[in-house]
Amino acid sequence: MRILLINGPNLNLLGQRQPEIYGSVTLQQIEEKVRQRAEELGAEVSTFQSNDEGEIIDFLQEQSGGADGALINAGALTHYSLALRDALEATGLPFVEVHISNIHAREEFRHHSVLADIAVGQVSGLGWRGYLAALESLVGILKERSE
Ligand code: CA2
Repeated sequence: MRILLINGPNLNLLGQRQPEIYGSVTLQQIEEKVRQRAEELGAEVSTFQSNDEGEIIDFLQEQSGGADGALINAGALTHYSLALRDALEATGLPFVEVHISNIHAREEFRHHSVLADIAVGQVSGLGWRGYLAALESLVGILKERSE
């Protein structure tokens, strides 16, 4: 089972700025934690981060064929990118939307996600642990579906 782990704009700054909102764990550390847990669950992870919407869409188009599902923290693209929504929908991949902070407890413009209604589910506000919660749920759901 292969899972894509995608992080959008500015998430490369994790652990370096605004630790009061996003914590002090770096993206590289999160990717490693997800990779390790995935291995325990019998899954393989392909990671990708970009500050560029088009690059994320290209990655989805190129990689979705060989994948079973995705975890995505689209950053601010979550709130407005219909292009990313269309790209995710076109892959047909089951995906979980992840946010480190609780987007529902922040500014009004962060409350709406244009991805949420086509996602399997959303994890928001659990910090870096949200990626692991999302991974465990997604792998469990995919295993159930293949039984
Ligand atoms: O809480 C999340 O994970 C977000 O997806 C993060 C996005 C934000 O636009 C969403 O509303 C919620 C922002 C990512 C910025 O990441 C930074 C990390 C460290 C320092 C500065 C920015």
